[in-house]
Amino acid sequence: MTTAEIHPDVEATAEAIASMEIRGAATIAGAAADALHTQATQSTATTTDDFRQEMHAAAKRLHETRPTAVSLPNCLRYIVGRIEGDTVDALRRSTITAATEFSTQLETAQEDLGAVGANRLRDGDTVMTHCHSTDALSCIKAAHARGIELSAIVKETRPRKQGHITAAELRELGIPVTLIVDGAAGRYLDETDHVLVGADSIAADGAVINKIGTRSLAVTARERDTPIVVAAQTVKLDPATLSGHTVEIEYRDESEVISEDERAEIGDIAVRNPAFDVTPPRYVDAIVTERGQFPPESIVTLMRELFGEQTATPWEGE
Ligand code: RI2
Repeated sequence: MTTAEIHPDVEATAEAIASMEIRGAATIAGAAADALHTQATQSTATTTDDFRQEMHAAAKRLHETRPTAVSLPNCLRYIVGRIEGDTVDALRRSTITAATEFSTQLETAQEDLGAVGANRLRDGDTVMTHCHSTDALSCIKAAHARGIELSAIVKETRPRKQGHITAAELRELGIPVTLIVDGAAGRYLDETDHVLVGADSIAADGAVINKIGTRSLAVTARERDTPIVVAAQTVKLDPATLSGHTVEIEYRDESEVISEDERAEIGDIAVRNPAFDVTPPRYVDAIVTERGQFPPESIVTLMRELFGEQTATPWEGE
């Protein structure tokens, strides 16, 4: 491998994240950690400068794939920030240790968060979901493992229909599932005890950035007094928002919304496809993390404790 060469497996991971073959904020972070682990293990760099440059190039490539889920830069920052030593071997070892630590924490956090979220669920409850969130499902799985009987109303989640993944996973557990189109959520909130969603990023004011459609679901749920719970590991907390930065919302290809033929038939129209929206904290009842449950307004305290104002991107500028 020559200077700053990105390992083919890292490139493949980056492509899979960009195309959403690998998706979901936690899963993306886990894949990025594995990719940096591979880059470090396979590196043939002979100088410490070359090794660092390779790691930075790999991190940069992974970072540029999707802009919204903060778990990705949080993962890269965690690992790249722990690369230390005076020899290539020492640098390699520290990278591998950091990547392994990060992956272990990710798994443990999801399990711990599930145990907290499950405490909110009671026998006979119906949960409404949006999109597919492994953090949200962890709460349902933990409750299910305790013998709590639940049923689920699963929103399809246009345009990519990720609700189907949620429906399949819940079915696998034996939980009765009713699939609905997104527009039917209001109608079925009357039969819902909890709205349970994940998050891609959480801002310092407690605003939740999640799959498009979350905001309208939360607003309608609030109007019906149905609690809305966000399941999000602390790796979803965005430290950049502490210093006034806003979360970039990803816009995806228009072809996810309408085919070229359909569009040609309609005529000259604009199509917009934002992948995420922002739910203000006033519509969220609780954010469930591996550190416990927080009202959205107090999440800033946890964010400061865990991240400080840390927003460095050491992989940039090379
Ligand atoms: P977990 C997903 O985004 C959804 O918005 C989901 O709620 C969120 O990531 C969190 O997922 P996308 O990658 O980390 O499907 O809880 O666009 O799995």
